[in-house]
Parts: sequence; C-alpha cells; structure tokens
Amino acid sequence: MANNNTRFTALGMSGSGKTCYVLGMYYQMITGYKGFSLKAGSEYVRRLEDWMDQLDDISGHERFPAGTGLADLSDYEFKLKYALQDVMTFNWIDYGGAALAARENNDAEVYRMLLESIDQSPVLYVFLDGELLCSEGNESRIKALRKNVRRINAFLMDYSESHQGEMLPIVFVITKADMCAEYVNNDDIPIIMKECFDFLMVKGIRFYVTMVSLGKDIADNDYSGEVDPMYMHIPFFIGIYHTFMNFCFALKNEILIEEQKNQSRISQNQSEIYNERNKTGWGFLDRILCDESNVDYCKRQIATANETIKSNRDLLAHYKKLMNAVSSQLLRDSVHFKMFEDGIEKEFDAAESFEL
Ligand SMILES: Nc1nc2c(ncn2[C@@H]2O[C@H](COP(=O)(O)OP(=O)(O)OP(=O)(O)O)[C@@H](O)[C@H]2O)c(=O)[nH]1
Ligand SMILES: [Mg+2]
Repeated sequence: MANNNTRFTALGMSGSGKTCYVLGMYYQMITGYKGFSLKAGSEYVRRLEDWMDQLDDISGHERFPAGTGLADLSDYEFKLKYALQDVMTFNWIDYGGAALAARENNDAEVYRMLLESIDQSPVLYVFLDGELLCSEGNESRIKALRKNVRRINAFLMDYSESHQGEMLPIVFVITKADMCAEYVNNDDIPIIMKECFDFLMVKGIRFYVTMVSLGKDIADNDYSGEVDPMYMHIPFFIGIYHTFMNFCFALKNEILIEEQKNQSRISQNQSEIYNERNKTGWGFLDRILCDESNVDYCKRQIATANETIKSNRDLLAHYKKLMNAVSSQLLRDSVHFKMFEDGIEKEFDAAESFEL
C-alpha cells in the first residue's frame, strides 16, 4: 500500500465552504463511487458521522458545521480503498480562513504548519465562495471575487517566490453551485479566472476549476432541502490522479535503477557460472573441477534478482491500473470541470499518464 504522507491542503477565505466540502465529499465517498471508497480514521470518524446526521436531520443554518477557528486546525485521516482493497492513506488538512492572515497577525506557528502541509501536497485546493458569483453580469461578480481572493493571491505569490517560481497544480473549487450555477455559465469561467487569477495564466502552471454543492435543493425553504452532493468527488479525484501519477513516476525511476542493479547482478552470476564450469577449457577436467554448489548459489542469486524485477513491475502495474481507473472517471466527468495549462484552456485527456 502506498503510504507517502500524502496531504491535501484546503485554502480559502472564511465561509467559502472548505469544511462543508470535506463533509460532502465524505458523505458521497463513504458509500463508494466507481469502485473507490473512503474510510475516515478513528480520530475524526465520530465527528464526521455526527455532522452527516446533523446535515440530514436539522434544517436552517444550524445543520452545517460551525466555522473553523484559527486554533481548530483539523487533520482528517482517510483510507482510500478500491474494490475494498486498501490503496493509500492520506490526510485532508482543513484550516480556518483566518489562517491565511496568520503571518500578518504574527501567528507564525499556524502559518508554518500551513506551509509545511502544502509541501506534502500533490495539489493545492483553493475554495471560492460561489455565493459571491450570484449576480447578473460578469463585472459585479468579478469585483466581488477579486476583493475576496486578494489574500489568497498574495499567499500564492509568496509561496511561489519561496519555491523558485514553482507552483503546485491548483484545484479551484467553486462552492454552493446550487446558488450560483444559474448565474455562471461555462463561458464565464475562463473570463472570471483570467480577471481574478491572471498571474496563474502563465507557462508551466496548471489549474483546474470545478463547481460543487451539497445538493441542488439544499438552500430551499430556509435550508431544509435534501442533501445530495453534486460533483463533490471531482476535486478529490483530481487530487488522487496527481498523487498516483507522482507516485508512478517516482516508482518507475526507482524501478529502472533497481532493474539495472539486478541485471548486472544477473550477468555477474552468469559469468561466475561460466567460469566455474570452464576452468581449464578441457571438458572432462572442467567437469571434475566444477563445484556444483557454487553454480547452485549463482542460480539462486539469479532467481532472486528476477523475482525482484517481477514484483517491482507488478507493483507499478497495480498503481497504473488504479491511475487508469481514476483518469477514466475524470475523462467521463470532464464536462463538469475545466483545465487550464500554460495560460490556455485545454481538454483534460490524461495524456501524461500514458507516458508511464
Ligand atoms: N447553499 C449552499 N450553502 C453552502 C454549501 N456549502 C456550504 N454552505 C454554506 O456556507 C457556510 C460556510 O461553510 P464552511 O464550510 O463552514 O466554510 P469554511 O470555508 O470552512 O469557513 P471557515 O471555517 O470559517 O474558514 C455554511 O455554514 C453554509 O451556510 C452548499 O453546497 N450550498
Ligand atoms: Mg471551516
């Protein structure tokens, strides 16, 4: 089982829907989706279950979890399963929106933890409050969002500066789609992203944009509508797609090095067998002088090296299969999210995964 301290870090201003996303994603994934399922670690399982009951049974704003305070950082551990087999464990880090201002407020410890968790994240999640997009016309929407994301943008620029201009793939999650979907159509997204995140529209940066909701009717009758998570799996699937891809590339490089070592071990043992059997070049003498136990030892060494090569290849094949399962699902879902790379909107075609 891959266990490489994978963390997913969620950034977003207060009230943007970060905590409700973890809850909605778990709500959707606990029953399983396309063979994948999630199981929460013991520390938080009770809290998530209580929150799910609350979301189902209570109406009004009280049905949602309370805002996350600066000191309430939650480090949710999840086990990802595929066809009931354990695939990997990962942590979802949920900060309160106030953490983004922690450095300015000299709360260096929270800020340091935030940076540390991003360094272990294969992708970065940025939550955008869909409620800000609920107005006619792009101009007012852009104005509202720009104001709201100023601090996030400053944070992303700082992050890039301290990482030699590098940036992780970013998954922008627009929340509360039940409210904003009627105002924002497919063609508005590139305009909004360009106006609010132009500095990410450059070579070498990839980001995704998805819209999610806890249910299309959730806000009906003073928030007593049914819970029915919409597209909550997509941001998560994009995250695990990148995790598996990073993991497969690293594994492939490791395997190449290991394989070279094992191949030279095999050749060395083969020539030792040859030397053992051809000490003089006189057939009858060589048969007398040959120590069969040395030959057997070399044969065992060869068999072990071949087994190592095979088990490494099997491991890579296993993770490739998982990655294919995720990328096939994302390909099917690709009408529900957008991908931008090098400043251009592109089709998600999972091309890089075919290089493996
Ligand atoms: N209509 C609608 N409202 C939502 C949805 N998700 C969240 N909300 C509302 O948004 C509020 C804030 O959501 P949270 O998840 O607590 O926001 P947060 O980003 O964790 O905020 P902080 O913890 O303060 O940083 C909730 O209390 C709900 O009222 C959704 O899918 N649809
Ligand atoms: Mg929260």
